Amino acid sequence: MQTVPNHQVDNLQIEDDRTGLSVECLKRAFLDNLFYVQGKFPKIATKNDYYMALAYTVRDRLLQRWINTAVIYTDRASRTVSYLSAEFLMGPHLGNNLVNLGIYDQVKQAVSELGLDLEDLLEQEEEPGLGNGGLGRLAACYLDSMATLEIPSLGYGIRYEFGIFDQDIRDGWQVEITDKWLHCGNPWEIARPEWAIYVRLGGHTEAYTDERGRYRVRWIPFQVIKGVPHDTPLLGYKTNTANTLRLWTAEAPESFDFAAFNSGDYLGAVQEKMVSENLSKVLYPNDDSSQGKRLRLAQQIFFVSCSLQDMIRIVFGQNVPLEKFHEKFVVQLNDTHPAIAVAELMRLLIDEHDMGWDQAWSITQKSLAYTNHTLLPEALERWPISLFGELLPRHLEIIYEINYHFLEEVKAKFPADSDRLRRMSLIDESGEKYVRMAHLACVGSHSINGVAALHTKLLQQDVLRDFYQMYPEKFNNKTNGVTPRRFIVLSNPRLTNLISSKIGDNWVKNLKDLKHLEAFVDDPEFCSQWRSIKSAIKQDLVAYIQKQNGITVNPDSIFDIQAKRFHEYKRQHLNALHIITLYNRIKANPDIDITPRTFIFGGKAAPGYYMAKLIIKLINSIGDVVNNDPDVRDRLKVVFLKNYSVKFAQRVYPAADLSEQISMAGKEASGTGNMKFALNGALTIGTLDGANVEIREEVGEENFFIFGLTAPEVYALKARGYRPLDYYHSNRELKAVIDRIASGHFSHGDTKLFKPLLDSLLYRDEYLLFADYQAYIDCQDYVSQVYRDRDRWTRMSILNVARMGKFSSDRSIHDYCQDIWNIQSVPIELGECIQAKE
Ligand code: CRA
Repeated sequence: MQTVPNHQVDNLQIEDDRTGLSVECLKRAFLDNLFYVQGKFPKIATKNDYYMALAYTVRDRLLQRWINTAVIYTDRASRTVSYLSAEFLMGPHLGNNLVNLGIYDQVKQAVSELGLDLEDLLEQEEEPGLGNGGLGRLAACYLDSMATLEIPSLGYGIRYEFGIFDQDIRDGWQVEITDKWLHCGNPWEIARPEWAIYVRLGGHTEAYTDERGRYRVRWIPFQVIKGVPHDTPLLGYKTNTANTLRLWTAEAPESFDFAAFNSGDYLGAVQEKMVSENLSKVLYPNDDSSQGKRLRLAQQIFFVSCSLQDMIRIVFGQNVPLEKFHEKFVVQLNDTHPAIAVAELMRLLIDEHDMGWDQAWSITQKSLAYTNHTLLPEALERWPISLFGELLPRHLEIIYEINYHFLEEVKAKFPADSDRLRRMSLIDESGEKYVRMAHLACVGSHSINGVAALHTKLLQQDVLRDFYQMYPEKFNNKTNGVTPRRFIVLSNPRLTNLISSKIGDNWVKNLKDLKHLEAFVDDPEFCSQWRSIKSAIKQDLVAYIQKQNGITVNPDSIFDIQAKRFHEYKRQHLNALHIITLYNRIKANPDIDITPRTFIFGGKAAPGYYMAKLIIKLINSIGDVVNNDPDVRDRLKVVFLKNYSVKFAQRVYPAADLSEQISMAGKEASGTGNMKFALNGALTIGTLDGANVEIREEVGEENFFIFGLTAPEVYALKARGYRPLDYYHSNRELKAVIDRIASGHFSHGDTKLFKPLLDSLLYRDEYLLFADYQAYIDCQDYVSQVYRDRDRWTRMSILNVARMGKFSSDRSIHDYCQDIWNIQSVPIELGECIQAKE
C-alpha cells in the first residue's frame, strides 16, 4: 500500500461544507449534494433523491475520519484484526452513522427546516441484507464495537448483488422475491478497482525443481476471477475511528486472453464473463446448514484468497517483512465458511512467496483463529474430495500434507489409537471422501472459541472433543454480544432518553453502567415512565400491524414475540401449540378469564426447507381462525409480520413484553435476539440453551421465565428412547391441540395439509416438543399471571435492562482483544487542518 506522506495530509484542504456539523452547514451541504451528486432540484426530487443527498452529506463527514484513520494505521503499521466472514448483516447505515457521529438531532432539524421528515428519509434506505441471521448480524455488531473501541480492523466479505431474499406471504405461505438492494445505487461504498486481486480456480498442478534445486509446485488454473474491493467506512460511536468493511465483487479479468483459449469465440468469452460474475451474484439463503454446492465453495475461496492477498499487499506496503505477517494481522474466521484460509495462506506463503513449509505453517497457525457457531450436524461443512480437487487441486495437495503432519502429531500424543486417527483426520473416509472444514480450521488456528459458555462446553465434550483432548490450550469461550448503539440508542430513543435522564449517557459506551438503574426500581415516578414508554412503543407497532396486516391488536395485551429464522430446533411450532391450547380453553369455556395476548412472529425460512415453510403456513392458518372467531373476543391475536430484517427488527424489539427463546436445549449456540429483546425491557421465556443460561444468571432467576429439559436431560431422554406418542396419549390438552390441527380446523377441513408436520411430531419429534410441552404451558400460565401484576412486571423489566450490561458486543470484543488477538487500541486524532472548523 502506498503510504500517504504526512505533509500531504497536513496540506489536505477540505471545505467546511464537507465536514461541518452545524444545522446551517448541514442544510447547505444537503442541497449541494442534491444538486451536484443527484442532479436534482427540490421541485422534481424524489424521496430517494433526498435520501441519497443526505447519505452523501453524512458520508462526507465520515470520509474525513476515515482518511485520518487510514493514514494513522498506515504510518504506524498498526496491528490489525481481519474479520473474515461470508456474511455481514449491516442493516441500514444512515441512522447508525447519525448516532455514531452524534448529529442525529442536528440533522433532524436541518431536514425539517427544509420541509422534510428525517424518519421518512431513513425509511428509504434499502438495507444491505448480506447475511442470513445471527452469524451475519454478529459480524456487524463486532465491527461497530471494534470501531468504537478504536481497534484497527478490516471486515472482509462478499458484495453479493442479491442479499437475503425478500419474503412475501401469499395465502399463508412464504414466497421468495429477489432482493435488489443495489437498484438505486449504494452511497456508502467506494469501489477500489486499482486494488483488484486475481483468484485462480480449477485446472491442475505440475511439480518442478527450482533454480536452487528445491521441489516446487506450479498451479495451472482453468479459470481466473478478478475480485474488486468495495469499501464502506464504519464509524465508531463518538470516536474518530472509521474502520473499513471491504467486500469483493467478482468480475472477469479483462486482461485474460479469451481469444487464445476460445479461438476467437467472442460469445464464448462473454459467456465466460457471465460465469465469473456469477460468483458474487447471490447469498446462499441457508442459516445453520450447508448445501455442498460448487458455487458456494468457489465463493469461499474467492473472498478468502482476495482478502489474504490484500493483507499481503498491505504488509508489503508498510514495509513489514512477510515473516511477520502474524504480527501485523490476526485473522478471525467467522465459522468454517472462510476455513479454506488455512490452505490458502500456506499456498500463498510457499508457492507464491518462496517460504519453507515449517515457517509457513508457524505463521499460518499464529495468524488464524476460529470461531465455531453451531452444534448442528447438518451445518458442519464438508466438501466431497472430487468437487474440492476439481476446483482447488493445489489446496487439496496442501491439505493432504497438513493432514499427514497432523496425524503424525496425533499418533505421538495418542499412540495406537487408530480409531482416533480416523475420527480426527481432515479427510472423512467413512464412505465417499470429504474434506472436513471444521477440522481444518481447528488444526490451522491457534484459538478455537464457542459463542456462549454452554456452547463452548458442549464443543469440548462432544462435537470437537478429540480436538479438545489434543489441544486443550486452544479452546476458549467468547459469549456473543450486541451493539447498544443500533439496538437501543437508534432503535429505542424513548427508552434511551429515559435511561440517560437518570444515569447520564456513559452506558452507551460502557453498558455495565446500566446497573445504576437499579437504584430507581422502587421509584414510582420512574416505573410509571418506564411503563408508559413501553405502551407508546406498543401503540406504534399496533398502528404498523393495522396497516400491514389489517389486524386490530389490543395494545394492553401481552406482546409475545418470536422473531428469528424459522427452524425446527427453534421450535416456533411449540409456540403455536401454546396458542392452540389457549384457543381450546376458550372454545371449551368462552367466558374463561384469560390474560389477553398478541402472538407476533417474524422470520424467514430457507427456501428449500419444507418443514420450516409448513410451520409458517400453520401459524398463518391459526391466525386466520383465531383472529376471526367471535368466541375469542379479541383476547388472542396471531400476527405474522413478513420480511423480517434488521430494519424491521429495530422496530420489533422495543415493543416486546415477552421474548420467546424456546429452542431445544443444546441446539442454539448462543442466540443474540435474546439479548436485544432483554435490553429493550422484554422478559424472556426460555430454555437453558445458548446464552439464555448466562442472561438468566445475570438478570436473576426470579426475573426470567425458565422451563423445559436441560441439555443433559435431553441427551438422557434420547438415550433412553424417546416416545412422543406416550406424551400425546397421556396429556389431554396436548392431544386436543394435535387433534384440532389434524381435524382440519385450521385448514378449511383439509386434513392432509399439516399431516407431514404432525407425523414428524407424533412419530419422531426430534426436537422434543412433546416432552417440553407441559412445562412450557405451565410456564406460560405463570407468565400470564405475573403480567396481571403490572408493578411486578415493570420491576422485572427494569431489572432485566439494568443487569444486561454483560451482553454488549464491546465486552465480547474486549475479550477477543485480550485473550485471542493481543491487540491494543489506536486512538485517532483529527489532524488540525482537516478538523471541522465549527
Ligand atoms: N444461526 C447460531 O445458530 C448464534 C449465531 C452467532 C448461529 C446462533 O445461536 O447466535 O450463529 N450459527 O454466533 C451459525 O450461523 C453457521 O452457524 C446462527 O446465526
